[in-house]
Amino acid sequence: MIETLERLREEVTGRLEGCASEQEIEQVRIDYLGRKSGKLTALLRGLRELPADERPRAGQELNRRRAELEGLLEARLKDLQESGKPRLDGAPGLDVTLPGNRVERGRVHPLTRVTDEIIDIFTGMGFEIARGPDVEDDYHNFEALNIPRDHPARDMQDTFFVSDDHVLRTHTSPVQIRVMEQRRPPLQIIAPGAVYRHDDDATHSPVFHQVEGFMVDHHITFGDLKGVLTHFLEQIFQNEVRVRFRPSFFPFTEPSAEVDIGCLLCRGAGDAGNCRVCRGSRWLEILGSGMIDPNVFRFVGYDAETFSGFAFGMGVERIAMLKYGMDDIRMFFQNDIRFLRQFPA
Ligand code: 2NM
Repeated sequence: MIETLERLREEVTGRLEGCASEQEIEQVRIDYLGRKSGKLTALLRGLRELPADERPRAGQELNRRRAELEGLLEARLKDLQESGKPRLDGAPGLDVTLPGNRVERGRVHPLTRVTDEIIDIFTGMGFEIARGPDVEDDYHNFEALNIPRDHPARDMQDTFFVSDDHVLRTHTSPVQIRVMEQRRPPLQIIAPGAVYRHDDDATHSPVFHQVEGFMVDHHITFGDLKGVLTHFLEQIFQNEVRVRFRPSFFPFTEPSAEVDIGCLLCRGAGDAGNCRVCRGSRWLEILGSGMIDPNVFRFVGYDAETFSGFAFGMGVERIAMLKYGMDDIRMFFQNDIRFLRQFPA
């Protein structure tokens, strides 16, 4: 019975909260305390059926509950009469025609947006998403990527050290190493996520985001690399882009190529050296890529004679800045609502 009574009290509390007029409160009273069909009244009437020795205690409890409900009704009524809540009974209250408080609608952050677009394009080509820890050990961040302890590439990366043997990952390539350690080809993986470098100016942030990826199977060639990355660039920059593969060097790929697109602003004209975006070079560097070095395969236990693959990496901020015509990376991280509001909901 106590349970039933508790439930009644909760029902009444709930209904009273929703009441906007005295009539509605009166209706609640009728439903629970009304002489004919009130729910609590019915329980009181049921007292007669109880054994005589239980009747006094139950009667006491029910009367206590009735008083409690009466109290709730009374309090709510008083509340309504005193509050400025709009009253549907026509009595003077607040001006309900006053404008309400505007509810701000959030936006998807431009970096999330661009990351999602990149992910959609690669998953559309059959790539899976992999993730890994932000704090990496030296082995996965450098060693297994063919960057030995005294390699100049370690100076190129201004690394944040967490301990002698652990760093904030300087790229998401260690995720690829972890995937290859655990699985066998065929593999098509992208690894999106935050990376960290000791660098801070208009075009460098100590925390930024990368999407790296790779494909490994029998007979993967540089032609596959070109096809996949060209398709990606045509999708992400919508309008037709010119794509250029230029020889480069990375310790974990051989051969390596940097991938440029024709400048989005001057459309490759260079504007006599004055283009604000490409500074006259006509091309914009977008991606690093290459055929995975046999040494990397050795570290993860793949036979480099059996398998081949390509890999690539890009900075999400750089792509977003080019897409949205921005010249300062710090805008992404200041959370200035006026900046964020420029991107459609
Ligand atoms: C780049 C450029 C070229 C890359 C290589 C690998 C791995 F683990 F498969 F060897 N992942 N990502 C890679 C290759 C990244 O970023 C500029």
